[in-house]
Amino acid sequence: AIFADITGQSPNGGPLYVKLKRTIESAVDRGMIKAGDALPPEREIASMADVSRVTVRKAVQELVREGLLIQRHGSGTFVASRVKPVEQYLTQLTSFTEDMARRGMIVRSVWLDRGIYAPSPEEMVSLGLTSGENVARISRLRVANETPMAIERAALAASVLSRPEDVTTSLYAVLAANGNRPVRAIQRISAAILKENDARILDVQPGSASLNIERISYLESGKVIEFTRSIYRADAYEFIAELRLSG
Ligand code: 16G
Repeated sequence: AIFADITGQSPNGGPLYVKLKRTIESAVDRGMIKAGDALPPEREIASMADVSRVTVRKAVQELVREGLLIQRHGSGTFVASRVKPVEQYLTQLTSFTEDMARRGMIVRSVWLDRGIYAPSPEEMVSLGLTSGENVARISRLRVANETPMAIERAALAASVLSRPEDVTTSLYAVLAANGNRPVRAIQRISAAILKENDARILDVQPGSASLNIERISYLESGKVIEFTRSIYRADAYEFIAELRLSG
């Protein structure tokens, strides 16, 4: 059993809930319960481990706080997908597909939305659209080695991406094929707290931190090609820049 009776364990091993926490942690470490699996109901854990439900609740609550478990209202408690943060340099203009492929990771995207729309005022300004020009929007969940890493919402002039469904894998590959590979970008990164729905998509506890990134990319000609807003899991990324003394 995953949660054997823990009451008999060494009396100086600390409070019961701490022992139960360790038992759950080791069950996850040894792969007895995997990322995405539901934890058995509180009542069952209590009876398996021979502890009170209060003890179970306390252990589970701490593991939720520490990020090992995720609690979803109405559907229960699950094992979170844990990641070793990816180190991302901020000095090169690369695509998600290129970044992950370089690390030998398998890339997959899940469509959240795609289509041709009338632009928002912000898209109109950022992309320099003229009145009557439409926008192509592609919103994807980006997944690397089966870990959801980021939600990316890209907007481009419909004239450069008339068929958003052509982006089967890499947006930058499609742009490059049409001679529209961006060569420069301005990126802004800010911290935020994930909303319930985005947290669910990214498979993390609601209220977890995210790094929101806005990228505006330019062609050699100076024309804006892409306006993208991305929500990156804060536990999945570390951004690195090399700084030099100027003079
Ligand atoms: C990166 C870019 C994003 C771009 C995407 C293209 C950031 C914050 N964002 O994820 O702006 O649209 O790459 O990736 O780096 P793809 O070619 O794999 O579709």
